[in-house]
Amino acid sequence: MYSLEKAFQVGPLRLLKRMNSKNACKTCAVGMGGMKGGMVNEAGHWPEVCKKSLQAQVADMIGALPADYFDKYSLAELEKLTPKQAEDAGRLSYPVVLDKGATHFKPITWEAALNHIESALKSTTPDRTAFYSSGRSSNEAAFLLQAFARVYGTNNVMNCSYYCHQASGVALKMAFGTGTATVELEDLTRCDLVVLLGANPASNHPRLMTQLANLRARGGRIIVVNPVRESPLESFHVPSQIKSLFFGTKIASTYIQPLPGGDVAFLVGVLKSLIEKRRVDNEFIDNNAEGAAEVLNYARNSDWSDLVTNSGTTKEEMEECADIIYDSKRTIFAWAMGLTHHASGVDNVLAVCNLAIATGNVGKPGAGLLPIRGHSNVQGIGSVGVAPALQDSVRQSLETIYGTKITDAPGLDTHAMIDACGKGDLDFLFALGGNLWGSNPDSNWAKESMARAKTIVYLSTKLNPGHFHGKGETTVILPVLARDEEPQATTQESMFNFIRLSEGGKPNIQGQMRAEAEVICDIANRVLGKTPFDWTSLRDYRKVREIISKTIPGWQEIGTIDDTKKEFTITGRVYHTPRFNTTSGKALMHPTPLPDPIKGGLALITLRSEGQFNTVVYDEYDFYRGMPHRFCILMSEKDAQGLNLKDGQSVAVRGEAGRMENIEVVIGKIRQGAVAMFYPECNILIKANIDARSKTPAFKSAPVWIEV
Ligand SMILES: Nc1nc2c(c(=O)[nH]1)N[C@H]1C(S)=C(S)[C@@H](COP(=O)(O)OP(=O)(O)OC[C@H]3O[C@@H](n4cnc5c(=O)[nH]c(N)nc54)[C@H](O)[C@@H]3O)O[C@H]1N2
Ligand SMILES: Nc1nc2c(c(=O)[nH]1)N[C@H]1C(S)=C(S)[C@@H](COP(=O)(O)OP(=O)(O)OC[C@H]3O[C@@H](n4cnc5c(=O)[nH]c(N)nc54)[C@H](O)[C@@H]3O)O[C@H]1N2
Ligand SMILES: [Mo]
Repeated sequence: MYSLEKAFQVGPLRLLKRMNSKNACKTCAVGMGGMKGGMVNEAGHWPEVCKKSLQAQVADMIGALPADYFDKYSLAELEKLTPKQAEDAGRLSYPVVLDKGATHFKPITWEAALNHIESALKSTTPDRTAFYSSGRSSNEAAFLLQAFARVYGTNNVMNCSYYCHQASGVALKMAFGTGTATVELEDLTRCDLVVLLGANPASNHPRLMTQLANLRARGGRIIVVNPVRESPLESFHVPSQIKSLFFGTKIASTYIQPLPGGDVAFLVGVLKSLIEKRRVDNEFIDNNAEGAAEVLNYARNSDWSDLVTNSGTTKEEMEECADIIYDSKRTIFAWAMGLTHHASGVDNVLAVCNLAIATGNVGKPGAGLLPIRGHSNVQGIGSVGVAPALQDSVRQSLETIYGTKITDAPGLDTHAMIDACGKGDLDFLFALGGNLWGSNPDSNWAKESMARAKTIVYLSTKLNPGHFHGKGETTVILPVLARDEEPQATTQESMFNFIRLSEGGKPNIQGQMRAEAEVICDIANRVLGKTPFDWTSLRDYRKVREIISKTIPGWQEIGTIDDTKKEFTITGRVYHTPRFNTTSGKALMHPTPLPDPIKGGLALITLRSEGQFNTVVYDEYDFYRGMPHRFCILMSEKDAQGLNLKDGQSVAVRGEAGRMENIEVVIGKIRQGAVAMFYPECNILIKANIDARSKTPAFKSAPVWIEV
């Protein structure tokens, strides 16, 4: 609905032109658009239609925030805005500041805003500052941000992946020495089985659905592992295929509904079944893997009854999946937040890697590991160094280029950074996009913690509640251009390790918005001066790309992309032969102990509705799950009966961190023991239960209790 209404508001022709422009899609990381135009995928297929990119596009094209907006609404009123009201308020087109103790934000000039930032950075020490990036910005802006932060003197540099796919990066690095997908888009056309765990691509990666539908059309199979029976994963209407559009295409051939957090046990069970039937690929393991004995012994010695209880699935289901994987010649294992958002997130992904290795399904065409990434450029932002730790080679190159030593103090992860704010250890926080407050567990804790920072600076395209709840003593919001409005070309990296070029364009609205990279250059120039390095020279993105090509492994081709216009796959990432990036060149298997189940209550899964992009809400209802608004709890018939609840009844939900009243019970297709609510609103309920290795909170297995 949102898309249609707004499409008419901005004008269908204008919108179509934008959709076809040569810019990488702004929504998820499947990676559409770029130099072949907005509706073409990496393999050159057209048309790839997606309601989500339409939504993101129209959202940037609606009018500017009125000039008197912040006079009209006090901070107290702004704090009451829902995510949708904040989003619908309009594009940010002028810088604003909330001074210490003020009741209203007020417009300021860019000069005054930059002066403020300069003096904030000069009046503190680098260890008391932190730099966060969401995943929408360009590689160029992200590279500049981390380079500036390091030269200024801090490794407190992080991106939203700590709340997203960090567990995938950590586990894939442990197993294969590289933190990203081992497959490219073409591989999805070569596989005969996809095991899709903890992901809802129908809403979040719609263009992946075409690949899944095509797989079924050529006789392949799909195992879906998800506590929720997501109806479009049973049957989906592919918009670009006429027959499918009207009659639907079957997606899952097998649907398994484990308990939230039950995936390790389920995957160990599948491995155990393969071992018992002598179906492990011993030849592959002997030649290409290390650590197998311990992992296989662990599965062999696990009790079926423990695996059944811990996973919430049956022995027959685990055996059936083992049989299907054994029958397949080329399997791709794909997953998203259903695996990473747990205190056992890294183990979840390691268990997937173990299964892929044990069945020889990695290191050959058409088979491998595919973390389904979030934001359109979240992978690129990590690749170009927006993470606390830098590879040694990158550090050395940066030291040479910028003529300075880079600190080796360990940087903070995202959660640790909010914690540091709360302890009074941070004075300055810089956010390149995103909604840092809204992304955090325990919203009240996040708000109180952030309030202790002296200065918080946001570079944003639109307003969101994070600007009002995630405020420091002083808060500055700077309006920026979206990638298809930038005067210069920028680049993005897809989840298939493919670099796209976005040619930019004209601003959708009139205003004082600036390019993100330009703002960062200006700040660096003011704080660090022109010697030994002239930061203003990097206002020319070609120069930034030249530096990236010399510093970031596998990115050489970006140095000539302005002339060649050739988009490319980063070298050394995709594995079509079983030689990995580990010291021995072999894949490494790691034992995955069964996680402790949650103590008491129902297991809350917090998820995205069909009509939202992360903390940005476009439509209040969820069409697919039958949830009429944001304040619903999805529950199984059995749990509702056990608690004496009826569909439509209003209840209170209590979590470890907070309580929400007036929540409507929706009885639906979720397994017993699990309930689901929408993020970010329900973050008020969740205490941060962090995975020790990925530092990611358990957003998908938080205990809650229903109170009538
Ligand atoms: N339209 C749209 N697109 C998006 C986004 C968006 O908000 N809107 N967000 C982007 C971002 S940043 C990301 S990270 C991705 C998110 O993409 P997803 O990971 O698909 O999003 P979630 O809604 O978090 O849902 C994860 C799925 O995991 C299942 N699940 C929950 N717990 C478990 C579990 O313990 N085990 C298993 N096996 N499954 C479980 C849930 O039922 C749900 O179907 O999408 C990206 N694309
Ligand atoms: N309970 C719970 N919490 C979660 C999750 C969950 O599933 N459950 N998911 C987690 C995940 S996977 C993620 S990735 C995080 C999301 O974390 P973030 O990336 O921090 O949040 P977003 O909601 O994507 O940020 C949206 C805002 O980004 C700004 N923006 C949009 N486009 C641009 C641009 O081009 N440039 C700039 N500078 N700004 C832009 C707009 O102001 C918009 O309001 O949340 C995490 N938190
Ligand atoms: Mo994400």
